[in-house]
This record gives sequence, structure tokens and C-alpha cells, in this order.
Amino acid sequence: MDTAGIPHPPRRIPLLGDLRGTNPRTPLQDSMRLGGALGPIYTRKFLNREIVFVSGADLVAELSDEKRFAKHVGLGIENLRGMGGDGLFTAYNSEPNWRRAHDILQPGFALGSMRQYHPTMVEVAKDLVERWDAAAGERPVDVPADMTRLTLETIGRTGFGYSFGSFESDRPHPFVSAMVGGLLYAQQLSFQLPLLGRLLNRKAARRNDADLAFMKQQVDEVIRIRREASDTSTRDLLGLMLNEVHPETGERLDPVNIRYQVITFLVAGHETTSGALSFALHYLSRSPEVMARAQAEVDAMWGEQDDPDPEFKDITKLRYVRRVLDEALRLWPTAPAYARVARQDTVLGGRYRMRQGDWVMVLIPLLHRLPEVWGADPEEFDPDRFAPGRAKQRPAHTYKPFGTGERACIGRQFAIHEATLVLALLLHRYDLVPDPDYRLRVTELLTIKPEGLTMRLRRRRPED
Ligand code: MNH
Repeated sequence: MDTAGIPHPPRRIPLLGDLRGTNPRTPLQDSMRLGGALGPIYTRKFLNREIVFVSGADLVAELSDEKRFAKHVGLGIENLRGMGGDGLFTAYNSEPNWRRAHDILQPGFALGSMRQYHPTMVEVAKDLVERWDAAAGERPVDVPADMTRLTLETIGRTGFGYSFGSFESDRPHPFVSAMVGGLLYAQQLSFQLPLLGRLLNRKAARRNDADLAFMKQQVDEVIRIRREASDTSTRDLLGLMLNEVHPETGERLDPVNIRYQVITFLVAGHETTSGALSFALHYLSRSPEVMARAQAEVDAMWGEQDDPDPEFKDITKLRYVRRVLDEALRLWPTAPAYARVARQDTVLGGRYRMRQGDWVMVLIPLLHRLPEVWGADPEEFDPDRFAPGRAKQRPAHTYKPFGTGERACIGRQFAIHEATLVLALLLHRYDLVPDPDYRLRVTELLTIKPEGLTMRLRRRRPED
């Protein structure tokens, strides 16, 4: 891309570029800081690569035009190919397996499927409640760790009929540890000199190989159990992957691709939702008024029942709880960036020339903080930004927590249903008591989470 005339950080160093001040552990927050200073479009140079970051509303709206731009698998995502292969998230647009898997799996996210997953989602939420009951009034809970237990169990049991036993152990499941290792490696790869870095980091590369091998082994186990049950009737995600043919071409997913899809769904299906729940709980615990309004809503729904059994249709009625989630995803969209590539030579924003194949990164947290869109106080947590009618007053394409276009998140409804259900059940049962010393620190592992977030719980009703 022709980057002449696009702002960049001051004091660019020959050969190294803008490496000064970059921390491989906080690439997003570094980019947010720079964007705050440099404006709606800017470039950063890493050694021989120059990356364009975009957060302006008009520019992002243009990039959302599917006729001119498409998803780009590059930078962070490309380094995940070892983990996700040609699975949905990491597939190149040119790979036929993308369309094949997308069309086969889409029914797994339709309303009927959500209805089918709902009882299992409730069951997992109640496992969490059992764990939190034991801590209530006694000791603080580790919010991100418990949300990760919950979301991994939910995707495992609903999508694959497989339980990781997350609530039976005090340590993260080994699948999660291997995944965290793999994500960290992928994130750090972006900052290495291509060949030299790999030579210098042989040990990290070997560990990564071991982590990926472990994940594959775990997934093969999940698939083996289903195949041995010779049960072809279960219409969950794994059932679709193993048994369905493409509605038009009649083609099936091949075993190597199925393995990549299972890994993709286990990872994509839990990391981001876990972070979203954690941020929402953080803000709830810090906003007594918001917590009270959300509790009034769930109380009106479930009354004084000690142990309600939420029905599927209840969840979409929880409009305020949903707004809390939307607002948490505004401030901290847990998959915080996506890349867009030009389909043909084009000019972005009337002045930035792009060749076919040139690409830019969209920084979602900055888009979600533009004062001209969100008002003078964009850092403030205010779920009423999503009150009925308010979205219509904002320009299109200014809220993108689930990405954009054909390659946007396939699990969006799944995540929203799961997270709204869990927030509602927790708010119905507990008051959230923040740790007064906690200051929000965001950790980045391609996705983002509130680091070290703990809080105390107070049961709202007399114990049984
Ligand atoms: Mn999800 C793609 C955010 C939950 C499965 N997801 C994306 C993208 C974003 C995203 C952004 C687009 C990335 C890009 O353009 O490069 N996803 C989220 C968020 C949550 C989330 C913020 C929760 C909150 N995602 C889920 C869940 C699942 C899932 C739950 C599965 C059950 N997401 C995916 C898959 C893709 C994706 C699969 C890739 C879709 C495709 O390219 O076809």
C-alpha cells in the first residue's frame, strides 16, 4: 500500500522501524495508544514490514464493503495456521474448504440448534453456580479462570458431547494450557525476524510443536469417542462435521479438516466468550446502578425462586442484561482486531491508494471509542448506549465486536445466548463485591482478558 502521507510514530529508526516501545505482550494496547495520538489511520513499521492501522468511522465503513474488501488472513491469524490449519477461522478465502465447512456448519448455529444447546448451557451454568456457592461469603473467585472453565465446558458439551471436567479440577485443563502456549507463541512470532528469530527460538518452537501435538491428540480422542459410539444421529457440531454432506455439491469434510475444525471451535468457541463475561462482570461489580437494574430485570423474570430453570425464550427477553454484554464488548471487544484486504486496486478514503492484495488492520477498541460516534465520554461504561433506538442514531459499521461480512463470527448467537444466560443467573443469585485494590489490567493473547480479576460474592437470598 502506498503509505506516503499516512501518519506514523515519530523517530522511526532505519532498518528497525517503529520497534521502539513495542512490547510483544501488549501489541493491541500499544497500537491503541498510538492510534489515540496519530488518528484514524496510521502506519507502524516492524523491520521490513509496514502495517496500516485503521479506526476512523468512514474508513471502517468503506472497509466493510464486501465488494471491495475481504477478510485477510495475515499477521496474527497467519501464525495460527499451525493450530487452525484450513479450519473456518484461519482458512484463506481461496481454500474450497472454507465454503464447504461454512455451509455444512451454518445450521449448527441456527435458532433450532441454539434451542437444542440451551439445556446443556443451563447445566454448565449451574456447575459454575455450585462452584461459586462454595466461595460466596468465604473467599474471592478468580473470574477469568472460572469463566474459562464455563465456556470450555459449554462448547465441549454442546458442540461435541464431550466434557473436559473443568469444574472438577483446580488447575486449567491441559487442553487450555496447550492452547495458551500455542497462542502466546503465535502472538510472539509476529515480532520475530522471520528466519533468525526461529533459529534463536528453537526451544520455544519445540514447545509449540508439543503443544499443538497435544491439542491434536486431545481432539482425536473426542472424535474417536463419537465414532466408536457409531452414533450418526446427534446433530451437534461434531455430528454435522462427521455426517453431513454439502447441500449443493454433496461433498464431505475430510478427516484432517475435521480435526482442524474441532480445534478451531474449541478455541474460538471459548476464549473470546470467557473474556467477554469477565469484562462484563468487572464493570458490573464497579457500577452499582447498572448491577441493580440488571438484577431488577432478572428478579422480574425469575422472582424469588432460589434455583430458577431458565427457559430458552427467557434469554432473549433479558434486554438490559444483553445491553451490559454489548457495552462490555464495546469497550473490550475480545477479538480486538481484524484485517481487510483489497479485492482490486482501489483508493481508500478518497486518498490512500491500495493495490489488489494490500491490507489494513481494523482496531476495534478505537472504533468503539470514537467521541464523534459514542459521545464525549467513550471510556464510561454505560449500557444505555444500546437502549432501543440509540443504535439507529449512530452511523452504520461503528460497532464490530464480531467482525464483518461473510467471514464474520459464525458463533455470535451462540456466544450471546450463553453469556446472557450466565450473567443473568449470576446476577439473580449474587451481589458482586469488587476487590477495592483491583485496577483493570488487560492481558493479550491474541484475544484479551482482565488480568488477575478477582471479586467476592454475596448470596442475595437466604441459603437453603
Ligand atoms: Mn467468533 C470469527 C469475535 C465467539 C467461532 N469471531 C470471529 C471474528 C470475530 C469474532 C471478530 C472475525 C475475525 C476476522 O475477521 O478475522 N467470537 C468473537 C467474539 C466472541 C466470539 C467477540 C464472543 C464474545 N466465535 C465465538 C464462538 C464461536 C466462534 C462462541 C463458536 C462456537 N468466530 C468463530 C469462527 C470464526 C469466528 C469459527 C471464523 C468464521 C469464518 O471465517 O468463517
